Amino acid sequence: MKIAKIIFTVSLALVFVLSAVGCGPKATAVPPAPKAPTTFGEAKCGPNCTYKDMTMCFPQLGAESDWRTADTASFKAEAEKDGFKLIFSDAQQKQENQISALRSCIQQGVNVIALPPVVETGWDAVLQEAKDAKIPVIVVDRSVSADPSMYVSHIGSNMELEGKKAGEEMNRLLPNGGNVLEISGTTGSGAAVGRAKGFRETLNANIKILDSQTGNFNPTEAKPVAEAFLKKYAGQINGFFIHNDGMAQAVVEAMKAAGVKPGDIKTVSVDGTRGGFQMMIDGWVQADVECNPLLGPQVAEMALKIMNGQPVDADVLTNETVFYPDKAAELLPTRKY
Ligand code: GYE
Repeated sequence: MKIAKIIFTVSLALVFVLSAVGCGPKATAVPPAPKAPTTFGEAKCGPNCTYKDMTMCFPQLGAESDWRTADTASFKAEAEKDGFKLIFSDAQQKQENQISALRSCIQQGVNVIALPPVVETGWDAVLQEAKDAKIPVIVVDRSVSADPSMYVSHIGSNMELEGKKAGEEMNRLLPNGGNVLEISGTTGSGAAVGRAKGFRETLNANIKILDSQTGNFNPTEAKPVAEAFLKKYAGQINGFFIHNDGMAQAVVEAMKAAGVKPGDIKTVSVDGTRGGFQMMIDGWVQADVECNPLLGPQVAEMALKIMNGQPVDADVLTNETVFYPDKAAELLPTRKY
């Protein structure tokens, strides 16, 4: 008894001393300061610029998915509606094509650049060129690893949060644990990096990721990956985490061919496209994490503000939900992409 009491008193004193010298448990974490709104030098027409004064450069990264098609359509429709000039190009998922499109836009002296970066790294030089030419850049959709001082703002989804939501759904679908496979998006893209990270951070300890391969956000590339997975891990797969609906459609085709029945392998996808809704109705997908591609209106509004020298937020994240099979049939007719 006495010894226990001594040990208790000594440990209490030790905790006290350690906290006093700063080695004890950390004080409650201070939440990160919200990013301050930024201003960029106004255009010649500022502060009275209208959309008629605006030329926006939009070097789209590709046409790999229904999400991307909807995103492109959103920018084109917005330009048409507001009456601004949109310089559009399709980089076919190649960063070098995006960079040369950017350089051509800089040379033409556009008012603003909306850049959806195919991958996160490798933008510093061209962003510096835009900065030197005093052309504001809004990073849209995916993120860049360049310092935030290199661009005015980012508008898009929180990809890590999407991955976390996918992880929570997988935990719910596999309450007793199991083995899952991941087919990820473009290697090095903000969307794939964020989704993979969030998913891993959230997944229960009893769920094991057996394997993970990229399908480049493209159904044609995802199909052989899914076929190989189903062959190699036959009988061991409890779940699939697929980084977008287009690739999930390829996985469904592969599951059908392998004799898997709807719902046998719990599948979580991302985007919330019509294709995703149909797969939920047909019983193949159990949860679809929303990723909203309709960014045109928000980006146009911000671009005009920048031209007029008004402050804009440094990071604008899209508010998104998760869709489930129970409401899929009811919601499908209302889906815009
Ligand atoms: O999920 C996918 C597309 O970057 C958020 O890219 C976007 C992703 C989207 O190809 O379908």
